[in-house]
Amino acid sequence: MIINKDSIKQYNKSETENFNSDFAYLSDKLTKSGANVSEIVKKIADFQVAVPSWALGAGGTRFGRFSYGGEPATLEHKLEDIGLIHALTNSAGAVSLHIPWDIPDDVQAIKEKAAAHGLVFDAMNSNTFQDQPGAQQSYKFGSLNASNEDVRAYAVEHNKEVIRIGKELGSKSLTVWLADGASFPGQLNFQTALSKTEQSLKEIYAGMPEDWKLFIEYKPYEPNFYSTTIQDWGTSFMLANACGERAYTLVDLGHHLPNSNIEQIIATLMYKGKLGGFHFNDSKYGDDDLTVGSIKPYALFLIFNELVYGIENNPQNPYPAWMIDASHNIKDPLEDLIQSLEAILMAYAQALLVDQKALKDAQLNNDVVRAQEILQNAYRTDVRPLLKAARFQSGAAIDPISAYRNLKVREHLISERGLNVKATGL
Ligand code: LRH
Ligand code: MN
Ligand code: MN
Repeated sequence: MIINKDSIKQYNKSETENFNSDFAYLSDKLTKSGANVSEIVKKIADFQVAVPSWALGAGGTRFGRFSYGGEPATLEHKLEDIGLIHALTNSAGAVSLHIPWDIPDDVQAIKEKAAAHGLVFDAMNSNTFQDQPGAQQSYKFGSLNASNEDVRAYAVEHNKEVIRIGKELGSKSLTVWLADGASFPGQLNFQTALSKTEQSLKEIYAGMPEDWKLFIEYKPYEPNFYSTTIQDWGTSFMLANACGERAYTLVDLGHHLPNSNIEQIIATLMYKGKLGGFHFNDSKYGDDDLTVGSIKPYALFLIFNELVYGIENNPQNPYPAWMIDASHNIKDPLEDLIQSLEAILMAYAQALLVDQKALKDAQLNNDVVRAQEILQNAYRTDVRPLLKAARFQSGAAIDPISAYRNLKVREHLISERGLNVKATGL
């Protein structure tokens, strides 16, 4: 074990003094304004985000990939990496596997490894956007939307195989993201493509165990540049309704056209009980998969404001499955994931601070300025001491990035695994 409870505890001692005074100050201030600080800290500590198995290696762009020393070469290594993040943050207690990038050879051993790190298996991800070596059919012209029935059947069967693997691991959901679409006008018939997709998704849905959920992800463009068959939340929502009760829409923050009002999409989906899954990342231009909160933190807060409202007021919506879907090419991936977790929890904590009753009053009185002030007051609170308290109380690191560097985690990984390993994935 590169780090353990004792080394983290030891490290925390150097942070305790500053943390104690910052927390006492904030806690006092929030309590005076009517907030229940210990309840908020508990909610932060309970919030768990899945890490996808493809985010642990250095990501690439279509122009190249620069590998990072000590990258995980196997699924076991990937679970160890997530275990490290979870030990430092207490917020990454789940893994989301991608098949076939991370097929477990020995299911029992993988289950034991995950359990040893306190990890559960969240949504399984299928892949019908790449042809694998030895594939009997090609997805070059689509998968679940394919006009060729054999391709379609092959893609449906792959999803059923992912469900079988997920069942053995104890997962309870399948995420389907499709690259299916057209790069040129006239390439496909929109209605035929949509109806084939609906048919295929219904077959996959029918192949799921009774206690599983299906998450249908949407994306407006890329890899296809003219049209994507499941392009937006409305298409995903319609398909989820066609499949049945346990099919839901999955929102990925990077999968919107510029300036889309994502928080409103969330509110609409939760109102209808159809927000199933959520992929966090950030972007300036497109599906950039940057560190969460690195570009548009206020938008992230507004999104969390709707999520918190929905969790509290929409019993018709299941508790969403959270996942970080970010990966890029210049940072240490583990440090990057820790930064993403911090941004997620900050936005969550700020949203928990919104005085919902006062906001409702302001809305009823059409007091626009007051409503805006209420949101901005919450957003402008430095909530980091609350996150530190949540981590400290659960035996994680008060400051995870500083602990990661101080305990020389990357150096240990490089000496164990070598400098020139390449992780599977994107
Ligand atoms: C598509 C996407 C989707 C995939 C992942 C690899 O852009 O966000 O969630 O499964 O990338
Ligand atoms: Mn995604
Ligand atoms: Mn994406």
